[in-house]
Amino acid sequence: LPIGVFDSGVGGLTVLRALRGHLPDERFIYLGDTARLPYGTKSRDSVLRYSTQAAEFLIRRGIKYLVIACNTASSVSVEALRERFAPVPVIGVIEPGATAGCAASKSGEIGVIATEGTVLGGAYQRAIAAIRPDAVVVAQPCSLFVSLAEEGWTEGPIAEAIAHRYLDEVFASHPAIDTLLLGCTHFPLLIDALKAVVRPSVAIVDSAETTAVALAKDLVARDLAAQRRRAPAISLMATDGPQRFARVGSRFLGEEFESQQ
Ligand code: DGN
Repeated sequence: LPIGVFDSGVGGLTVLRALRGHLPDERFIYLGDTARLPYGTKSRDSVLRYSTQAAEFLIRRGIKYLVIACNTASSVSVEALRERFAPVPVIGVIEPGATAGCAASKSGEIGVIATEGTVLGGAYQRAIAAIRPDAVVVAQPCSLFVSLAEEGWTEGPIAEAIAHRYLDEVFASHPAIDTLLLGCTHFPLLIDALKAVVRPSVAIVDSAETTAVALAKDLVARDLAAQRRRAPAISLMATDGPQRFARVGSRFLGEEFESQQ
């Protein structure tokens, strides 16, 4: 069976890219809930309902593992989906991201940038506190980064000006921050603008990579890892606007693709 992956739209394709990199023998089925994006500014109840429906869709098609490739959805629905869809195992991106952020920080002061929903829900703050209770977490919503990434305006003066506007105050008020955790699937695309704005000594950590490593380990632990690849390796679907999903999404996945729906 394939691994099921869902996100509010194209953002989770950065996670799928990392998953494929680490798990080349696995098959994947990806659902982007483009009809209802963005999740980042919706209420917890709505995000939980959308996540449950997306998970149900994938589970009905038959999957061996569910990846919540969206920070906003992970921040509200990992436990609920685990309970509801057991025995299908479920992984989100928050815990692996928090683990990587804690490992990267020497000073214990960690900046987290995410959507408003993720920041206000406090899931990263809680996950980091559980691993490293002495950590100081400064969480900053950066909602405009989502639009910049989808527009393709990921570097240059516009992206940098917006990054300055969001981050200058964070780093001025907390100069000991040595790690910046990208708590949103879209933000890895803005890495150049972020590097231009933060001190070079600040480690920029992306939760997609650590999620892929954690998933690879757990597949082996549960004896679910694929023995060899069977084509087609990935199938991508969206709940609305398949052309836009494929056009915008190709930048996130790192290659051209066609949406199946
Ligand atoms: N995929 C969402 C996240 O990681 O928080 C970002 C997109 C959105 O729904 N705003």
